[in-house]
Amino acid sequence: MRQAGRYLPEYRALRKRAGSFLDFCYTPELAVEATLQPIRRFDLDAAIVFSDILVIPDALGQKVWFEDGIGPRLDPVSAMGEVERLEEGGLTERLEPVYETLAGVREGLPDRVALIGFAGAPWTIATYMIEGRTSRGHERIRRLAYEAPELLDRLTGVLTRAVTRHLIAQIRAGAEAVQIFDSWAGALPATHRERYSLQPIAEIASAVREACPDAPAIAFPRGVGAACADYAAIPAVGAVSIDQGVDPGWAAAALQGSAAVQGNLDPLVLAAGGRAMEEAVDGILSALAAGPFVFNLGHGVVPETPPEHVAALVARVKGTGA
Ligand code: 1CP
Repeated sequence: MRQAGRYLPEYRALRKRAGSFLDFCYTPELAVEATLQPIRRFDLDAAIVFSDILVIPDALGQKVWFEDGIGPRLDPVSAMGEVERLEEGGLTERLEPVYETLAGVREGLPDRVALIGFAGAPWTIATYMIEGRTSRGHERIRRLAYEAPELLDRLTGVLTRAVTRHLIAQIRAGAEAVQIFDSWAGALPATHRERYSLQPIAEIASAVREACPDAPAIAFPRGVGAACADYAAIPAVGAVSIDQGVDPGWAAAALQGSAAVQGNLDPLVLAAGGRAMEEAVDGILSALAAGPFVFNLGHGVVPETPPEHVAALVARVKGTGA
């Protein structure tokens, strides 16, 4: 999950030095520093490269910007002609600063800390490209799936190829595992989950495995409930990251036979801290730690989280705390 960010004062200071958020992502010196900040503070086992899922639409030629206090904005794609104009050629050349960042992070990272690369899943990237911003209801893209499936299929194809190339390039630059964030998988009607989420992720994971057999692919289908078992069953998916809506005891029985499980502390119990957090951590560990398991949050760290709570969490998980 996102572990860099506004809850860290040193991140807020670094953010001020970068111009726009995308400039921040594309300046390796700053992005390396943002990646390493949580690692310096906390005894974490892995770093996730500082970048964003929206570098792909940007590199495909769509206009993308970030507004303070609002979040991402894009000139929405609404017609087939706009999908046809996306520039697939030269994608990894335009994303070269991300690969430079990975190489720089690997150099600055202790050997025992793993480095994770990532991309959005095609469906989640498509929601931003079609809606033009973070959406709650995802009305435009859901309507499009019924009215113009050929447009959404075409866009999904473009994104599947782009994500595959971006993940393989990240592994070649130093990532040891890659996470595919389908943060809005839960917005898909169940009838369309196979076509727009499972199938593209399966295609990406198998191409990544073929090119880089040693780098596991982690799928994060947020908000799909028990359907996360369908993601664990994808042969080339090595781990499934679960959100806090999934019961850890159920996950141990239903998922750990086919994939490692990553998750799933509620980011809000981390913000709350104290006894409630300790109990939540212990519950997750007792349900999942006997099988293949990576302790993680169910979603990213929220900005109001006191950094001391993260330190207390790591100590609790590692058994080095009180
Ligand atoms: O350690 C890290 O923070 C790693 C870098 C990272 C990752 C993995 C960032 C930096 N973004 C992401 C992934 C990402 N970006 C996702 C998938 C994971 C998730 O669901 O959180 C999504 C949906 C985005 C899109 C995005 N980027 C949003 C919108 C979120 C939403 O709910 O719609 C926003 C606000 C951003 C900006 C962003 N990206 C990253 C950070 C640290 C931030 C916050 C910027 C800031 O406050 O300065």
